[in-house]
Formats: sequence, structure tokens, C-alpha cells
Amino acid sequence: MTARYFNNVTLSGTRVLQRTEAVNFTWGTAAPGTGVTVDNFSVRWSGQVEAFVTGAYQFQTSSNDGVRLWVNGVQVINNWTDHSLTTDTSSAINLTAGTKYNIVMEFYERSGDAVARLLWKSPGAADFVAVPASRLYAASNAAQGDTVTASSSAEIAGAWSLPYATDGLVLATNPLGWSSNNSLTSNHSEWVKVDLGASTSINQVVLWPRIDGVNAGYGFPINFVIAVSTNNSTWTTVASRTNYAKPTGTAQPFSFTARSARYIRITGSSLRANPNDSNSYRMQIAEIQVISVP
Ligand SMILES: [Ca+2]
Ligand SMILES: [Ca+2]
Repeated sequence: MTARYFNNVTLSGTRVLQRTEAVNFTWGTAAPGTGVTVDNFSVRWSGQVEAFVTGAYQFQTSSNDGVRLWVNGVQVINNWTDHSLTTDTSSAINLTAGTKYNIVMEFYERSGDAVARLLWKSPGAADFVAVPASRLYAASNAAQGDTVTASSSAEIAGAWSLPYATDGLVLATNPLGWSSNNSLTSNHSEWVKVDLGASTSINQVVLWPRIDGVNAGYGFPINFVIAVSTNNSTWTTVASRTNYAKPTGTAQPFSFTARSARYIRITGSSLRANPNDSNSYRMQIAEIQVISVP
């Protein structure tokens, strides 16, 4: 999985270490790696897990301190608290052999000993064992779980919120994604921005429109620019589109020559009135994916 380490307990700000690894660590009182503090650090592991036989799996974490786990977009473990060594176990999840499922594990260490382990019990197995590296894959989407800011945000609980633009989900039900919420009766500009946490070599941005029924494709801007930056002040345009047709609910990829960037900003300068929403002008994105160069 792709691991991103932060020197705070909130997975925020500048990433201090990124590497690819399975999650099976008993760090004790040592730091997990170069540049990471001994206490008050946090990690997000993201990528995919592959089932090797079809059937019911259970996932388990062993942690000191806080931990939470999502499999296939569903949160299955949530113990985001300071605690001594604790085992948490998910209910059974049916997985199909050979299929890769999105998986995200988050962890923070407050102080003292630190342990972060991800285990599973496969169909028919007697015990939980560490999920092996051979069944885990790094994330090609560098943006999953990263911080999103915007010119405005509707913030409707469970449905529309800034974090839903990078939560790894594109659904026809809640959570739907990010929606702007300004100047609803007139066409206007809005922007949304992702902070990858550190400069990363990237060559594609994939924007998912909303895919919910009659609203599918609405909210996707008509005229827009995708720009990237290493410092959040100097921006380079990597894609620019005008009179963009309303998408039908599929991924909209925008490729460009590989370049280093930490910030990705999408600015819509002409929005699409939605007749199912009182002809309001909103910019809405179900998911922003940023593809890193292998
Ligand atoms: Ca601890
Ligand atoms: Ca989403």
C-alpha cells in the first residue's frame, strides 16, 4: 500500500515520508522512519487488497494508538482513540477471488509504544494472519484521502462535503461528492483544490461527475482550467476546456506531460444550470483522482 506519514495526529499538512509497504509494524518507542517524529505522528495507507479465494473475510487491526479501516468504501473498524494495544475486528465481508478492492487504513500514535498491524482471516482459515504484501497494491491515485479546499462548499451532512471529493467513492447515493454553494441564480466561477501533501510526479487528473440518476453529469463545469503548483502560488495550466459537453456519468480523464506538483486546482468559469435543482448553477465533482507516475 502507499503510506503517507505526517508529524501530527490529524493526517494534515505536509507529508514527511511516503513509501510502499504492508502494514505490520511494532515500532515500540522508535520512530517509523526518517523524518517522522517518535510521538504524535499519523499515517494513511491506501491502495488495494486482492482476495485469493472467494468467500467471507474478516479484517482485524492491532493498534496503539488510534486506528480506522475502510474496505471497498465501507468503514469496517473505527477506534480513533488513544489506547494501549487493542485488537479490533470487522464483521464478515464477501470478497471475490482475483478482484482488487480499495482499502484505506489510518493510524495515529500519541506517545509511548506504537503498534500498527493489519490482519485478515480468509474463508476457512482458523486464525488471523498479517495481510501479506503480495495481496496488497499501492495506490495509483495520489489524491485519495487528501485535503480539499474550495471557493465555496454546500456542506450538506452525508451528501456533499469537501472530503467527499477525495474519499475514493463515486456513488449514485450519498456521499455524492463536493458541491459549490455560491451565487446559485447566476453563472459564475468556482474552484476546488487538492493538496497532495508533498510534490509528486503526476501525468493525469481524472474528474468524476455526479452519477445519480437524472442529475448525472450536472455540476460538471462547461468551461474550466486544471492547473497545478508546487508551492500553492505559482500555477501552471495542464488542461483547458471550453463548451465541454455534459458527461454521462463516467470518468473524465485529462492527461498531460508528467510534471511535479503538490497542488491541483480545477477552476470552472462557466457552470451548468441544473433543471432538477431550480436551474441553480453549482460546480459539483464526485471524485478527483490524481494519477502518479510509477
Ligand atoms: Ca502509543
Ligand atoms: Ca467521492
